[in-house]
Amino acid sequence: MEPDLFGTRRDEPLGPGAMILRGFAPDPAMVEEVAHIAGISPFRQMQTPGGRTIGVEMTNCGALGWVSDRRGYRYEPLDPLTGRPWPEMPQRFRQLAQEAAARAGFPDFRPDACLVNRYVPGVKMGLHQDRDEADLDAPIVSVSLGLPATFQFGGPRRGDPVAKHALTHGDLVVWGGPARLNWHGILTLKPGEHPLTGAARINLTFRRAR
Ligand code: MD3
Ligand code: FE
Repeated sequence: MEPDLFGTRRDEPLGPGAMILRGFAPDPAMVEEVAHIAGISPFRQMQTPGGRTIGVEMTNCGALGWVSDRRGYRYEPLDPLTGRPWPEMPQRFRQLAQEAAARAGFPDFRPDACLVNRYVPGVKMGLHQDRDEADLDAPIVSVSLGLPATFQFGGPRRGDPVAKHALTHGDLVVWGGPARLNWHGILTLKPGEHPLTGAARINLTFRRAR
């Protein structure tokens, strides 16, 4: 990671097991890596088991990728669209996720999956839990790029109160321990243009899937 020339990196605890690392990954190379990944495994809209189309466009990198279709939610080693392995997880991604996890109190995080989400204005992600991973002791690290969004962060039960936090370009969040199964979502993306991503928000989530 390059030095923090503008003094914009800040740690912001969200509660037990959760921490926002503001301005941790603003490097334009992050967005270039995403373009490279999407050149191999393109962004696509997936189907839910119930037959609905997910609004967020998705792809993956790493040994495993998260997929959803009529058969369910799961991690797969091959991209169903190309029949080939997902693109490799870039070394700078792996390094960044590991460094962020360690900073938040989770040393030795070794992600084997990275889900890449793409939001355009009008798209949201409803409240859900992430529970398709075999190892729930490992944290999840998320990286926000491009347009800002409002993140909703609840508790371990569906009806727990929800706090809202703005996530902007370069912000990381680490979730683990007591926060690992907390409900969360993204409010409808507002219109806008970002110099690096255009009219879109990209979110990377690094996971230990097996
Ligand atoms: C809190 N993505 O891909 S990242 C997802 O911005 C997902 O695209 C959102 O939720 C996005 O599953 C939010 C923040 C996040 C990710 C995983 C979590 C928050 C979490 C797991 C447990 C608790
Ligand atoms: Fe999630």
